[in-house]
Amino acid sequence: MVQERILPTLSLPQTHINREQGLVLYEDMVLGRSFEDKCAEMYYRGRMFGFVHLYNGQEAVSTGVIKAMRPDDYVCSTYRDHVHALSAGVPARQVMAELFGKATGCSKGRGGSMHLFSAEHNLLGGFAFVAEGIPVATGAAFQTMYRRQVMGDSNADQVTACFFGDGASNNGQFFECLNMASLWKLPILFVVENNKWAIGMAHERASSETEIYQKAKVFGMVGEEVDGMDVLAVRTVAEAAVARARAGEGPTLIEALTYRFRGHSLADPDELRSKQEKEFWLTRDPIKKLGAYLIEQKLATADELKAIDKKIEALVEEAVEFADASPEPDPSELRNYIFAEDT
Ligand SMILES: Cc1ncc(C[n+]2csc(CCOP(=O)(O)OP(=O)(O)O)c2C)c(N)n1
Ligand SMILES: [Mg+2]
Repeated sequence: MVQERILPTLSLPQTHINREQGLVLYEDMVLGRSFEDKCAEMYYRGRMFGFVHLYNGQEAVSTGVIKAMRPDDYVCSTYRDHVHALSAGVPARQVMAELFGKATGCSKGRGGSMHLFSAEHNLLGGFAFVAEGIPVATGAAFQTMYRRQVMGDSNADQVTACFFGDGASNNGQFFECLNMASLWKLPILFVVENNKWAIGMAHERASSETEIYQKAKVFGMVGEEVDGMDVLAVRTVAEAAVARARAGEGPTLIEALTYRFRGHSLADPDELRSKQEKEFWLTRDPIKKLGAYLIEQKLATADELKAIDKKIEALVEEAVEFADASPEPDPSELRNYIFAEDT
């Protein structure tokens, strides 16, 4: 069996960011991490129901890609969707309220953890089925192209980012959608978050070709491999892919090598991954890495970063209070929001 990679085999040009950009990336990753640490606490206190999948460790992927996009671009997620929603601009209080099943949640309490949705933020959804979002995202990219080319809407230049896991990349929908997206040169980024595991199935035991980015080649698509624990590297690759998509040059398959710090879901005792493997990856924490870089490059001081941590902590606390105080969906509205005309 081929040992799965940790670092990319390809190296990228060094990227430069200014202070403002660096702080945006740092704050977004801290928001993702703090929000989810709070989710774990709330879940174990019985405030959330059903499966809750946390993203701890993978933050550089969401932040690096989504912060390289425009707010009117589209984001499509999986069941591991909280942090994608936050990066896409869905307010923390609306995400927390959704997790509490409250009427003020972004899916009006109907979705819960795996079905976050926000038309306002072009968040196309979280999806419970593995790979379910890939055709949805491909459809979103198609509608942008259709509006532009067929309906003559020159403002239709949005790009779609479609996130999914290494396990999902073995699913048929991945291959069908990559084929169509490449054929039609759709404005889309397929972002595989290769965290080495699909629940308890190791990637190298499930994939005949473990280098997922190589699969782009057979569709005539650009494939990129990137260190998913390095937000600057992810951002560099994403910026180039977004520019290509926006220019009508078609899709990119990005494989981000990453790791989840917690179990598959909060119900997973996480007994299959070795202690040694987990400890190794904890040393590659993407937030610590960016924090150290910002200080070393004199783009921020340790105190400024601490102030951001504190501000986010307060914001997450406020989100819990908001969710707590919000009402349950009214039973008289049970049949609302089933059809598009219900808003
Ligand atoms: C179609 C389908 N088959 C099986 C499952 C059960 N399942 C839930 S998550 C998962 C693993 C997916 O792993 P991966 O795509 O690597 O994403 P990750 O959880 O690592 O983010 C499986 C098999 C499912 N939800 N949907
Ligand atoms: Mg995985």
